[in-house]
Amino acid sequence: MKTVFSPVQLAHDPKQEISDGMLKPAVEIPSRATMVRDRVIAEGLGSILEPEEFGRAALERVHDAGYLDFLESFWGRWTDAGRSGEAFPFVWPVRGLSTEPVPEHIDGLLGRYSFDAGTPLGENTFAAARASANSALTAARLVAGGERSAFALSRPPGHHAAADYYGGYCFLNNAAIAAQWMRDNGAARVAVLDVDYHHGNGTQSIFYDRSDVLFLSIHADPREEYPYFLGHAQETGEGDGEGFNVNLPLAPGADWAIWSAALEESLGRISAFGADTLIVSLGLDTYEKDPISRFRLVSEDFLRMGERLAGLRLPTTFIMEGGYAVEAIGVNCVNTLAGFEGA
Ligand code: OKP
Ligand code: ZN
Repeated sequence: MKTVFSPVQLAHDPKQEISDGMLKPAVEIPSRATMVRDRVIAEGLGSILEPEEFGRAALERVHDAGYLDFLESFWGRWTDAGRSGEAFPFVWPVRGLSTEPVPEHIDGLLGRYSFDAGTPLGENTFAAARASANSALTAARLVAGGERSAFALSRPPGHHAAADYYGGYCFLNNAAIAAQWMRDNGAARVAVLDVDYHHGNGTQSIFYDRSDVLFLSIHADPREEYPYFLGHAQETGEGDGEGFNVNLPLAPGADWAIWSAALEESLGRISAFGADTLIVSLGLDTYEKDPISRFRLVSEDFLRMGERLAGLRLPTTFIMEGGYAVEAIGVNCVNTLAGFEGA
C-alpha cells in the first residue's frame, strides 16, 4: 500500500492548547506524523509519495469560500493586529447571535469560523492543512486509478472541520474533500467510516442532507465526550440524506469486544448501501493508552480492524485522523494497514 505525505504538513507545530482551564502542551504535534512515517518505512508497507497539488477548487467543493479566505489571510490579519504566536478564539455566534455580516475584526473572524478554543492556529497552519488535504486527495486519486488501497498520512487531521468552521485540531476536512472528489470522479456511492474515538461532527454536517455519501461513525458517546454537541444515535440524516447517517456511540471504556460489534454493524450497513468506494477516517485514539481518550483497544486489535475492513472487498482510502499516544501511533496505524493488506 502506498503512503502519501508531505513534510510541509510538519510546519503546523503548535506549542500550547487550551485544555482543562489551562494552557497545556499541544498534543496534535508533528511527531505524530513522523512516528507513523518511520513505522511505514520500518515495516516495508510500501513507497511514500509526495502529494500532488489539487488547488483551491477541490477544497471549495466542501468548504465555504469565505472560510478558505479567512484561513488564507489569517496570519497577515493576526500580525497586522499586533499579535504574534498562536491564536485562540473566545467569542462565538451561538443561539440568538448573528453570523451576518461577517466581522471585520480578527477576534470576530476567529469566532465566526471556529467552534472551540482548543485548537491552536498559527503562521503555518493553513499551508500544513492544505498539504494534508492534498495527501488525502492524492490517495483518493490512486484508489480511483485502480489501486486496491492507499494511505494518506494526513496531519493535521480533518474530521471535526465543517464547511465553514475549524476545531478539534482540524482545519480542512480531508476525508470529506476526498469523498467529494470520488463523487466528482466516477464514484456514484461513497461510504465514509470514521473510527476515531471522537465523533466526526464536521464530516457528518457536510453530508447530512445527502444520500450519495453514507457517513458512519463509531465513537465515545458525546453526552460524555468531545465534541459534545453532535454524534448522537438519533441523528440519522435529513431530507434526501435521511437514513444515510449512522452514529454508533459507545460508553467510555469500550474494549475490542464492544467496539468490534459496532464495527460489524457498520460493515453490514456499508454493504447494504452498495458503496463503490470506502474512505476510512483512521483515528488511532481508541488505543488503551491514548492520553486524552477512554477506549481500550490494544495494538493487536488494530490488525483485526484492518482485516475486517478488507472483508468489504472495496477500494479503500485510509485517511489519518487522531491518536495522541505518540510512542504507539506508528505501530497502531501500520497494524491497521498491514491487517488490511494481509487479509
Ligand atoms: C481531535 B480528534 C481534553 C481536550 C480535548 C479536543 C479533542 C479533539 C480530538 N482536555 N480537546 O478527533 O482526535
Ligand atoms: Zn479523536
